[in-house]
Amino acid sequence: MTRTILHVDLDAFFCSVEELERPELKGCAFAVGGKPDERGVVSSASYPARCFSIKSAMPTARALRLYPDLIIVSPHHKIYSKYSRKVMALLFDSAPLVEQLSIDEAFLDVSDDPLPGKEIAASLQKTIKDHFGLPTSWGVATNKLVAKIASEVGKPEGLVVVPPGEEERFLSPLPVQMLWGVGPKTCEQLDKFKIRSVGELAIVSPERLKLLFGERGLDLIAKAKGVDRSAVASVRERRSISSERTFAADVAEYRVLDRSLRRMSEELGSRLRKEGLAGSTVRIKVRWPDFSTITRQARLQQPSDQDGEIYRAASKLFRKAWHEGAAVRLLGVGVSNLGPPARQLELFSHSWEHDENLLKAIDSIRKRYGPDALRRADSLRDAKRTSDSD
Ligand code: TTP
Ligand code: MG
Ligand code: MG
Repeated sequence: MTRTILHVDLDAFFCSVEELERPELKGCAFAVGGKPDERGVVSSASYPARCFSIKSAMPTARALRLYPDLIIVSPHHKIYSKYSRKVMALLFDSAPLVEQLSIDEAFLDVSDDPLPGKEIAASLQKTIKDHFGLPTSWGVATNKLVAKIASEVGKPEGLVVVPPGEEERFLSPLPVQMLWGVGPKTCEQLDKFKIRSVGELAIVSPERLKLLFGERGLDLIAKAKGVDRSAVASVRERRSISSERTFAADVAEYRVLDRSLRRMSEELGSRLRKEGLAGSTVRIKVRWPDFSTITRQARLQQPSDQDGEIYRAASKLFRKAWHEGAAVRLLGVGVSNLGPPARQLELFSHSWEHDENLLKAIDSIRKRYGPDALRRADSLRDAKRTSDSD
């Protein structure tokens, strides 16, 4: 059965909330992020700021060099969470299957709804704007992979529909790094073989890609052809992943405890990368021999899926919570606030906005698959129906 999957992502989420709180920011080039003199990074850049190539995960100091008049706003995480919960609550009430992917995005499976996906998306886009004042972009497709890319291509305030059967054609002109799971390393390897667009990847011989990437090579080709069978898993809370270990005998030796933290961080990093996710909060859990348990958490400057970054944060938290000689019964590391990895996003989100060829490709896609094109698609379908009945 053909599925109808919607993907929604709020446009410049932290910035859009700041604009609601401080309307004088509307239309300004500004960024929500850490202070430049404290090695802060940009969390979210307003669309006017993006004209100066300013984007998420970029050091604030560098953003200011690109545009010295850039306004830097300190983040207000509690308020962003409040808005996120409101929007997500609306989404959960609007579809039978909703998977929240990060603070500002979700998949909705509306296959059973008699209304066309485009209409459901347009109506939710309007409701979110009218009720909460927040702009969103929507992608409508037969699977999660294509729906997510469709919403990205239409940003901001886009609504891009990829009709069934059009998946491969839609993806073809886009850069390979827009595919989920194609990070900088894979991208570099593909580049050596002059494979830069999704279309170029889709036509590589499976044998050749298998030689390069093993079984994953075949998965890459399937993705390039727009094939993705993964289900929308109903997840309400922002997910977290964790790993913990109860020692056979209580351990008081720092070297052993630290090694355990490192192993768990490696395990988490690899699970995150496998799922194409990254977390921006690292948490540790320590249970003492008397079963009393403490947890400590820290926010990373940007979402990470890297073993080393997770380990460094966990190790720092542990050193603060532990004192020399204290015995530990159980040790755990967790990562939460999951979303797409910032590193990939740096490539993924908008770096292509300044590449003229890609801009042209995206414009042509918008023309073909955006709301106007849709009308064309509908009329085509009507025309087909007429000829069928002839
Ligand atoms: P995104 O949806 O990736 O970005 P965005 O909403 O700011 O912009 P757009 O979707 O229009 O491209 O991330 C959602 C929020 O998550 C973002 O507003 C701030 C936060 N975030 C970080 O704190 N650090 C990061 O590196 C990224 C990518 C996002
Ligand atoms: Mg967003
Ligand atoms: Mg997002």
